[in-house]
Amino acid sequence: MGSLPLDDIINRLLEVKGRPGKQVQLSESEIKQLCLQSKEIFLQQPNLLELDAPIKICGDIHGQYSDLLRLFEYGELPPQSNYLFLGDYVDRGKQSLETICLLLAYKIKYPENFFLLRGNHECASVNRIYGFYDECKRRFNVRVWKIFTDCFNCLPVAALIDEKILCMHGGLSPDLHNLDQIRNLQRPTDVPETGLLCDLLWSDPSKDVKGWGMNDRGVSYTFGPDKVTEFLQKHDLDLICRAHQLKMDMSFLLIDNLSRYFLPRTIVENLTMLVQ
Ligand SMILES: [Mn+2]
Repeated sequence: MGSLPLDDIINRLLEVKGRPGKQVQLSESEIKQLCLQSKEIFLQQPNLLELDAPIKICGDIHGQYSDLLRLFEYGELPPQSNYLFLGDYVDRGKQSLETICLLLAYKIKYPENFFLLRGNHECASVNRIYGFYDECKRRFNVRVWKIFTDCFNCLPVAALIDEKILCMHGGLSPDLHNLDQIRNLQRPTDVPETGLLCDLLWSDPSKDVKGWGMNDRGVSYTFGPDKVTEFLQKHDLDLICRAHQLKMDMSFLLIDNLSRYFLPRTIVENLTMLVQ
């Protein structure tokens, strides 16, 4: 992969394990290469990834780099375990840069074992406001933030595991009738304010809603258990796996396994979900 010292970058990023808050300052050209090379891989792979279990599925990291390192300790470093991350790598936490750089470095090093989906924070209009832009500007410059934006615009948006478990950051969409619609979403793209791509990244399930409801976020919809059941049956799926909402006191691993709420058709074995 060109002249990128990938192992060296990964080693430097892993070196601060056990030292929360310790920064790893990569060079601007290293970051640029991480973004360019990972972007190429994202675009070569489908927008609806087709993956096999066992795979560890991880929710929002949100710049909490020491939590990401702890997660790899629990779950083993790639490629000992295969990983699928469900988005929202940046914003809120203090170390979005280390977080996203390590994830992109692993994507480049193990493209067939390590997968990253897009979250609603992998979007310029969102991470301009919630911390990532400021971190890029403080530690580098606005140019670096724009390089990440170009990379984020190429991230895939959903994954299908063993043809039975559909994973995305947000949830279902009233516009989603056929999984080919996800496969056919064009990239690179910004996240629009309405429509299928927006909903996949923004919607939320609600136990109290029947059909589609308003979303308090002011974006997208909420969907009820009836919509989940209908969708799973229609597409012969077992489970929808998503992130996007803080659950209980799981401080960094946010996995909302809808089966807990919405009666799965079968329990899927051989899938390791990391929960704290
Ligand atoms: Mn989110």
